[in-house]
Amino acid sequence: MSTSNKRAPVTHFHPISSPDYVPLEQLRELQSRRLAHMARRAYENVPLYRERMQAKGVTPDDIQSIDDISKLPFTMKCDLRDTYPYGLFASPLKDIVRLHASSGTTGKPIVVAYTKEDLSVWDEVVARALAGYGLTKNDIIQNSFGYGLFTGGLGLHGGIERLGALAVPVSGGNTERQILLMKDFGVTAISCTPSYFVHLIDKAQQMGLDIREFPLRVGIFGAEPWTEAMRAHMEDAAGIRAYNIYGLSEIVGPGVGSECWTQEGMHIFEDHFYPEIINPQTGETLPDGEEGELVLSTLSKEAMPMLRYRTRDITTIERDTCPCGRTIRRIRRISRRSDDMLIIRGVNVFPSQIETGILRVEGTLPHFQILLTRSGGLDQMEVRVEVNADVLGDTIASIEGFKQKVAQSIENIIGLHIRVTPVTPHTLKRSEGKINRVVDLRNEGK
Ligand code: DLL
Repeated sequence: MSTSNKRAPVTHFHPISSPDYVPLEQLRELQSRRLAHMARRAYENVPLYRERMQAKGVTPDDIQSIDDISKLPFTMKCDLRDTYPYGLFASPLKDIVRLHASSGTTGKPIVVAYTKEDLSVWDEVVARALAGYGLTKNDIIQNSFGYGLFTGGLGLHGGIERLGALAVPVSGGNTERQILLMKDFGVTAISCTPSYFVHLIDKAQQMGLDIREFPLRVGIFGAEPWTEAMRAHMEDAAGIRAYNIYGLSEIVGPGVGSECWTQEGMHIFEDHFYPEIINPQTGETLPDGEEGELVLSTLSKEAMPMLRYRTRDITTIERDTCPCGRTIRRIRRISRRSDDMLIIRGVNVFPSQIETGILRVEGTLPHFQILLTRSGGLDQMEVRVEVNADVLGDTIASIEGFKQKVAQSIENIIGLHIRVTPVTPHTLKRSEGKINRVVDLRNEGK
């Protein structure tokens, strides 16, 4: 099969479920009904929600339509920590059939819960996501997201089975074996973090294999920010179409939103998860089309309702309808979180901007690390990036020229000149799950 055929977008497929295509008035009516029910469930079963609503002078009777959502209080990550482990559950433990947890960077994990019905909704939304990439029951899907407390593995797994496709539940790690299985099983789609997929591509090359010659045609990537430049790299290097899937444990896990064949923004499955954009400083709701913090409310979750959860993810809700025909709205690619911003000499920098700057220069590889140090009271930032052995040449002048090219490309985006150190391929640490590209040594030695 030629690479170009493998990558052709599948624009004609049978939606497995109609909620993606319902007329907007019908969707609003469903959202209104579900929100009223959710607010009552939260108020009657979760002390934190009851107290917050009472403090705002709101009762469940005030929530009649989806527009009333702005009357409800926000929920934040610290609320999950403060009520650890079971304080936000709205169902008795006997009705809860699964827990997941996310460790985060600090302190206690957050715990999330699902009833049987919640798991069924989760399977459904992930299956709708997969159908949106043109996948069907004829596909063989290798799921390389980690299985366990992380929602990625089991979340994708349920959706693959609901679609009726064949699940290969390899989980993360053991990269050489992953490549052999992919080849031997005739895998047609893979799900994992984008950083792990570039590692897989490299490893296959080291093994003398070319993934472009495999039947693999679709990649399902999420759990961490990635860029259009990364998409181009993965699509070219593996001969696939790469799709973005979004989600967070607090709401359900993967499958809150997902791209379609247009690859232009992620449709939010808003019959179950209602999106709003707010100004993160003031909390004011912003109209569609404006950028701000994504706030999500669950509309059907039984075990652990989330009312207006502040995700910290920065995006925009698109105003136009999508050529794919889905009526549910789309959010733009999430390129940053309000809490992964680095402040370097007063300038705000996001790792995704560095990724874009690096990958614009020919010969760079999508493996990089951001090293932060402090010298003489000033923040210093160095970017270490792997490069193709042949691009550097062997003269000092050519290495210097290359460094300057990358530094300039980054400066064009962030407005700051930083040090770039090219390193040989396979030098930087790889990640099997979510990658952390920032090494912050600014407070070392203090
Ligand atoms: O990462 C769930 C997931 C698993 C999503 C597999 C997609 C695929 P958490 O560990 O709770 O859940 O992390 C959620 O990861 O708030 C975003 O900041 C980030 N994130 C998730 N998907 C994307 C994406 C899972 N497609 C946090 N693009 C979220 C950018 C993403 N960031």
